[in-house]
Amino acid sequence: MNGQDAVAPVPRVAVVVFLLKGRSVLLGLRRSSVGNSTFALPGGHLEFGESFEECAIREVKEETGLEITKTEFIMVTNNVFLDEPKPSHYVTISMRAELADPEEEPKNMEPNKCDGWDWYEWGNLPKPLFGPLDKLVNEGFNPFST
Ligand code: IPR
Ligand code: MG
Repeated sequence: MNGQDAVAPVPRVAVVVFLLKGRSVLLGLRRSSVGNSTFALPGGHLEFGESFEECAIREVKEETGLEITKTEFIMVTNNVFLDEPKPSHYVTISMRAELADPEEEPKNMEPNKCDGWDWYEWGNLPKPLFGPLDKLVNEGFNPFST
């Protein structure tokens, strides 16, 4: 192994969550070296030994303070970000979930990573959306009907 191999970037696994409330989803404005200033789903890196569901529950709790229920797998996508300040590659697991308590509101638990969370109607999403989410929307994906 040479020095280059030691620092070679590798694909990582991420889990994102379509948290559904009525006809809305929860989005936050990212503060990150990937997708900065774009509206994205809660979620993040899969930790060693975690199930997709465990990761979804943990990430939503860490980022928004919300408890989720009915967490289920939707799909997997391959997301390559070569032109970002920090080039990266994620195999992204999309999950769908609902609020355990429908009255509970999100809190911005990681203000260094997000400007704040809010609910957005699926037919009236904010711009700009995070690239992978924007692609899904343009392809006609609908988290309410999959
Ligand atoms: P963390 O783990 O910091 O929540 O990661 P993230 O929100 O930057 O998500 C990483 C995967 C994205 C870029 C698809
Ligand atoms: Mg995150």
